[in-house]
Amino acid sequence: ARLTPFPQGFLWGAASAAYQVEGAHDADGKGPSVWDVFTHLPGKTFQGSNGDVAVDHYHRMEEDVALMKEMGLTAYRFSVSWPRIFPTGRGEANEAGMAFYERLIDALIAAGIEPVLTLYHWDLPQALQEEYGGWEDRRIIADFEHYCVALFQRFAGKVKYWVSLNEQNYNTTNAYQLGTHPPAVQDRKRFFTANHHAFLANATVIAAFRKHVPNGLIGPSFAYSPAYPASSAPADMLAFENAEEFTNWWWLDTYCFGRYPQAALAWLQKTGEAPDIQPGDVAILQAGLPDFVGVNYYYTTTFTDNPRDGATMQRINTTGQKGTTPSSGVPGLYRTTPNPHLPTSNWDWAIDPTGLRIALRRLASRYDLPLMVTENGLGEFDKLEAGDKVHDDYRIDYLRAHLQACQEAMSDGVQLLGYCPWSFTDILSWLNGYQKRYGFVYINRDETDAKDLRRIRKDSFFWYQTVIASNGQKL
Ligand code: GCO
Repeated sequence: ARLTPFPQGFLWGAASAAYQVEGAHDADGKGPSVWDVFTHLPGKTFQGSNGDVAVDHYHRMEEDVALMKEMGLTAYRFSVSWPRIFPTGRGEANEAGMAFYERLIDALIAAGIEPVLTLYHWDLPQALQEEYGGWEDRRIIADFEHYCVALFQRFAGKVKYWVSLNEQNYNTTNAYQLGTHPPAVQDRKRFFTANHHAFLANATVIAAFRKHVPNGLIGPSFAYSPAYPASSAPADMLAFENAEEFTNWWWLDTYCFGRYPQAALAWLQKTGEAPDIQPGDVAILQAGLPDFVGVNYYYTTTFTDNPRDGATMQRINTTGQKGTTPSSGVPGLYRTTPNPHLPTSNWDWAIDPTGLRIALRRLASRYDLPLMVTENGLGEFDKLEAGDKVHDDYRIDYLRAHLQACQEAMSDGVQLLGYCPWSFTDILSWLNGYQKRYGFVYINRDETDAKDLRRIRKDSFFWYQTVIASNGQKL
């Protein structure tokens, strides 16, 4: 089949998030985030790993940008830490925090790299969690807007691409259903309430963005795991429809259409779990529709029928042992089941490049918006070998196949702005410590010992360099 070549100006990126790379957890006036507190509670993360030092990007930013330039990146997606800017969540901006991001943005621009700025990648100021329960209170909307507008005003002239909320779906599912992210709650009513406020906050800042950054583009990044039916049996097909609506359209329709999907809302109104939608809320949602959708794609999920007394949400696999992830679901709606056609990574994540093509096509058809792959990658145990070599051919295979899927989706008519694989350097995997590595650049550290934090180019670094230099012709 003849594939459309990657267009000129396609954004060849890589991604990161503040808490996972910066370290410097209390430097220059930064306040604590909910993650600074949570990772220090006993038993919450693999071997008690935390982001106090992370990969010390805060102090090694220039070195990291030099590596990005050497690799040839044309875009870099990073997030701003809210409590670096507003240590207690609101009030006067902390100039030292702003100055760090300004230096980063200036360094990227000087290196010919387009900054892609994520406003919220889960590190809520702890002060707001304590004061009123964070996302569970409507006051979060005004505080989030205040924080975002400060960044819009400061960086409007320098940053064109903005991501509003990162993986609201994954983060709130962990935070309010599985209990594995802060505030570690397991309560579906509270889950839908926190999400409702996050939707309102998202739309509110997009409306503000139009005034402050008229030439910019903004959208949320969604953890999109396309649903597959386990079989063509009608009961499985219905479970698949339910799963797509409850695990994907619930967020995406609300972002892109400014309203909740009908069948899911009707169900939740019956169970009493639906959020409290106040008069005016729908108008707020509809006044803040995105310019593009950021797609974080790792795997597809296969669904089957789930009888009323069946499986509920289960803890995710943080052991790194294959075959240990339990099935999860909502009784009466759906439950997950392994897909016998797909291999899995060491974290039990199905490897499915065709799923990315399907993901991009489903979203482009449903929402008629440009898309950006804001994350995609393979977390694995990498091995540092003699002479500072990391032979991560499995990562190259993964990324190559997924880039081909992007190209196929573009040939199918999808407008794709760019591809930002996860991650540039190795990062702190929120719950899995430093053993689960995603980067093009290896960081010499382990769970508890920061060692020398040396940067080492993996084989995938050189592969991606060639891909970018050929504008995707040499995959
Ligand atoms: C992990 C996860 C994360 C996410 C990212 C989501 O291992 O902790 O894969 O790194 O992918 O933060 O936006």
